[in-house]
Amino acid sequence: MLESNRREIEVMANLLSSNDTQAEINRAFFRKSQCLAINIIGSPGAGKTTLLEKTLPLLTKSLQVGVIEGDIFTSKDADRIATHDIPVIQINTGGGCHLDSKMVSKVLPEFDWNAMDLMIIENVGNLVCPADFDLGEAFKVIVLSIVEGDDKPSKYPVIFRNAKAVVLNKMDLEALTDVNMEIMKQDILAINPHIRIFEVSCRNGNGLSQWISWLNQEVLNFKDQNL
Ligand SMILES: Nc1nc2c(ncn2[C@@H]2O[C@H](COP(=O)(O)OP(=O)(O)O)[C@@H](O)[C@H]2O)c(=O)[nH]1
Ligand SMILES: [Mg+2]
Repeated sequence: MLESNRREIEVMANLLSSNDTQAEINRAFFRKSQCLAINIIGSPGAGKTTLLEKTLPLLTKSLQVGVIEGDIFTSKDADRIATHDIPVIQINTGGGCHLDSKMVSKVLPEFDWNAMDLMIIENVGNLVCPADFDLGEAFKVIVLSIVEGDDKPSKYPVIFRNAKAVVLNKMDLEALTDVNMEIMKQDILAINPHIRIFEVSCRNGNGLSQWISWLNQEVLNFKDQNL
């Protein structure tokens, strides 16, 4: 192996190990705060922020929710969430293609943790890099727009292997595309047989109630397990 390649691999391994150490500290903090933290991952435009906008008004009837918005440069997504009267903090990575556990730990003091039930972290739009960076979340959720094609799960298996649920969004556009939903779902389950699959349209609202009741139940389960 070339010396330069070996050094690159070592640097990456050190980076991931220092990320994992901070992620465990974050995880312990979320546990102590009795707050379920989830990491939402998907390509740019998959509908991550729209899913939050549709989910938050229904969730917050019973739960206190906070949002951390990851973005490369702007605060556009955080501005959208703030209109729902939800505490939201923006992290700009300044070019970085994923959030890491240190970035998340730095903004945690900005929230009131007394009654926080759910912290939703929207990662930077990317289906590859965020898969490797644990933020201390309880689990990852993928948002995949079906318009992106049924080959995407098999092309990006790592993230599907590491996630607890996948929201297949933009179902209202199914008839306008050549996507084969059976192939897409079979491929996802071949990578991860335990993953929960939700087929939704954030545009017409179909399928959202199943996703929201599942998420509500996950918050309750988390609290029960961390009493
Ligand atoms: N047709 C359709 N468009 C959607 C749906 N969900 C989101 N969009 C649109 O997709 C675009 C990107 O959404 P956004 O939530 O900003 O994606 P993000 O980059 O993953 O956060 C916006 O124009 C949304 O209005 C959906 O279910 N159906
Ligand atoms: Mg977004």
